[in-house]
Amino acid sequence: MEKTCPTMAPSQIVQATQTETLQTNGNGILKGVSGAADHDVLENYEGQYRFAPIEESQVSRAMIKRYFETMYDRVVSDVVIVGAGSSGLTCAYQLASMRPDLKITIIEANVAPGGGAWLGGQLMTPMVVRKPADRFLQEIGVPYEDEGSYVVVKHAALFTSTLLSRVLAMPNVVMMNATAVEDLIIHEDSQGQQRVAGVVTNWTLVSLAHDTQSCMDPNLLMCHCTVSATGHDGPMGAFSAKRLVSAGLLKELGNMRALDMKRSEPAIVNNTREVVPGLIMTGMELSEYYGINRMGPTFGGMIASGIKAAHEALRVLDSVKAVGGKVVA
Ligand code: AHZ
Repeated sequence: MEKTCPTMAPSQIVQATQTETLQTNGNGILKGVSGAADHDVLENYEGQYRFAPIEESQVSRAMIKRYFETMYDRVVSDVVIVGAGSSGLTCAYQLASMRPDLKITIIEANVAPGGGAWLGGQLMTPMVVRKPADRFLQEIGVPYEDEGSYVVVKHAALFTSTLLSRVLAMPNVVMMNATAVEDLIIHEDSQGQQRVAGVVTNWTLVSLAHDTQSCMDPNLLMCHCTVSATGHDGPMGAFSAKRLVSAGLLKELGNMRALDMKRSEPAIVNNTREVVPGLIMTGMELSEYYGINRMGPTFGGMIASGIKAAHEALRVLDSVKAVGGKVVA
């Protein structure tokens, strides 16, 4: 027996590709309605499912064209956010909401964006957020249980997946994951000050294999403002804080101090700022830069720091004159 999918009502039109629509013919058969691409498809789960035709070459070209056009375009971005954990993603959401005209490019080293925000603490699922950062949960539409001075999201992944989908749906935001920032671009500005002018990138698998192969030079991305959100020290963490030390722009790392939730969260938020010209730091990376306590599994500080970083980015952008990705005054 042929059973058509209940979502395929005869009158329903479904999106087939970006340029063509398909319409059911009454028997659940979807007929192409855009000329040359005319073909039968069938959503049938009784052994008759039929896909629209495709060539392997079309799949490759569909990806390559978009990926490299995006890369070409984002060689000059307004803002680059390094790291797509809770602080970096919050910053991206806030900034893109306030300024839909900005080209915001997120570079994330991992294949899976989200950093440490897929679970709460000790690999448990609930996520704790102290007030008033719960307002951001309301803003992006994440439900929670109100416990008075704090709220609990039933699964950290609900927060992260919602935030990620909201960020990626924004037309002015691009994310390149599986891509690591290997270095910072530092120029001297018109006043003779050292200024972070962009980032040096490579596919993470290449970055991890520099010891085994020679000549795997990186790629470059210019921007008017970089937001570093690479988390505390770890295999890839605190990237910019460490690089600022080796570049001579920071005397030494402050090193993350022991856990103290009450001190840590406000200290992270209140120290979120442009730490050197052109580079804003947010989230737990600040604990390594300034020597701030960690807070453990409570995420209000990351959210509020990300929001503050977005406002800082606007302040930086408003204070510089840039031409073709280069700050000239
Ligand atoms: O993969 C990293 C992660 O997704 C990414 N990242 C790090 N170095 C990078 C590089 N290039 C590109 N060189 C890089 N990406 O940055 C992201 C950092 O996310 P995170 O969740 O680790 O940091 P966060 O500061 O946004 O959130 C911290 C969450 C913590 S840690 C903590 C504690 O230990 O006490 N408490 C909280 C709430």
